[in-house]
Amino acid sequence: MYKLLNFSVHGNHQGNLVALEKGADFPFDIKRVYYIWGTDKNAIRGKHAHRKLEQVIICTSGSCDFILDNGKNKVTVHLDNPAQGLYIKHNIWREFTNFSDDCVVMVLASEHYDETDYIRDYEKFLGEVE
Ligand code: T46
Repeated sequence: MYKLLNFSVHGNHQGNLVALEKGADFPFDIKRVYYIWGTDKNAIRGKHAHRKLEQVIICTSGSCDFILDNGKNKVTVHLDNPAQGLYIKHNIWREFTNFSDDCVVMVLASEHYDETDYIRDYEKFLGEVE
């Protein structure tokens, strides 16, 4: 349903750096990057699936929980490590919540933004993944 990618960290007494390069670290070519912050702790974002889009989600600061659902099983993944990426393919219903005050979520996406790629109705999602 998902994969956790562990990135190489270049760290020294001055701090840490992660570099993500096309080909070397990614299961797809990155076409879009967006980030989310300032979210209320109990807000529930997402509530949709994608027909085609693949994404790698990185909590670059703080923490949050992703609840993933393939129509049969549900799993909760806690993200709190900027050196880890949550890789989600298409046809996975996702919700994310439990945001720490300092949470920043950065997402690397395989496609440009396309509202027609979204399935925002859960029953419709179940029908499409059956
Ligand atoms: C996902 C999770 C992790 C754009 O105009 N361009 C964009 O690239 C994106 C992602 C969103 N938007 C607009 C569409 C909405 O008016 O920004 C607004 C908020 O988007 P949305 O409600 O879809 O945001 P989230 O946080 O529920 O979900 C987003 C992604 O849409 C989604 O693909 O997996 O982050």
